[in-house]
Amino acid sequence: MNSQTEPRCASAAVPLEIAAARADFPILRTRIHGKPLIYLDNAATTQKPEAVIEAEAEYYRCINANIHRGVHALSQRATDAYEGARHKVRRFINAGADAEIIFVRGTTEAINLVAQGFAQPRLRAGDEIVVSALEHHSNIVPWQMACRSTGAVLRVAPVDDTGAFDLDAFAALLNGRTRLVAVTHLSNALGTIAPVRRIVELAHAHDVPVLLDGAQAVTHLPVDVRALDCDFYAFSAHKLYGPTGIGVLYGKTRHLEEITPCQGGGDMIRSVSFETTEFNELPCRLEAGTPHIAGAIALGAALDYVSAIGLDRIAAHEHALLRYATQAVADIPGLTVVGTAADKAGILSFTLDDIHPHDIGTILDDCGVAIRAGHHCAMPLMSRLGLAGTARASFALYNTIEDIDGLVAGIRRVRAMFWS
Ligand code: 7TS
Repeated sequence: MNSQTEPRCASAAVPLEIAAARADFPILRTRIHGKPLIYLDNAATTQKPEAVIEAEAEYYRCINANIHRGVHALSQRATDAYEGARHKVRRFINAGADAEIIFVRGTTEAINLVAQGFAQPRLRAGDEIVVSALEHHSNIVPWQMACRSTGAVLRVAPVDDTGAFDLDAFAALLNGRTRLVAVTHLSNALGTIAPVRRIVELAHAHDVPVLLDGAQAVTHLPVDVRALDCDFYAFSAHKLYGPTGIGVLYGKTRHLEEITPCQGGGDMIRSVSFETTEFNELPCRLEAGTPHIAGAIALGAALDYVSAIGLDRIAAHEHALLRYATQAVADIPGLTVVGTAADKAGILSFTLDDIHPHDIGTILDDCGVAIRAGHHCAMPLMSRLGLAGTARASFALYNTIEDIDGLVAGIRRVRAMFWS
């Protein structure tokens, strides 16, 4: 495993070779209810290419040892591979240093770490945290918990009826009591891309740090944390063709140094006595206990895989799919696309007359089409839009026009079953 290998970057102008890419994902050969799988639930989790599955297996087969603590060769190899993965993450999101990459279980854990270790110790009664109406519960509840224990207040930047982020209303919420802004880069329920560069500028004008929830964005858009100038960026490997149980908190060094560790234990200490403990340096300081070594290495393999194809090429492909799908569903009677912001990516949410989204999902499943149905862990957003839930198709690099045609045929079948 060579952490120094530069990924082959491909240009967006060269279309993605879908057939070749699909062959990399063994699960796409699965049949569901006797039909070929059409997997359109990528916002929940993406499928994994052979290279990722193999990287994780190879770790256990050939390198398995604990890291940062063994003098023996195998432990050194495991440490090199784990730290090599950290370096790949740094390059992937263009962070300033490897130590700014903290391995966590996923987006949810990353946000909780910032809420408990960074925000909570600083919050006083009457302070404010700003989120947006687009947020996943993972970027609401941790802030609510921090507010509840400190007397701080959660403020919510609204969206318009298309699901677009209201930048003016957001700017009006910032004031001398604002302590932190936490917004999604890309909405998992609607696909809206938030104007994060402007959000960061506006917040920084008030000296307010910004956490971006990149769980969805990182798989659909090239992300450059230094260009965005965000203070924290959180994402999960499993939505980026990597394994579950591993994710990343990026933070600017000076902010990460201010985080009070929420977990104590091995690896995060420099010295321990019964009287006191001196904490380790970053990144180990925030990675207590044996981490998901195999997961981090497999995440590195996922980043190599995605980088070799090129995120701009993936983005162009998914954009073409979204455009095709949006047009294809436009003439289905009773179908309403939910989330029509000008800037959106990768996700098509819809309702079909008053048919319950779970019924849509169940009938589509019978056709071999996997989508998600419900509130998408964004209940406040659903309330804002006056809906109990939607049906959601979400795209990945291996989806095809034929997948969309299968989705549309399935939706027509749902209609026919309900209105025959
Ligand atoms: N933030 C966003 C924007 C998400 O889409 C998700 C997961 C999370 C946070 C939480 O990520 P985790 O890996 O820590 O669980 N979103 C979805 C979804 O849309 N369907 O299933 C999970």
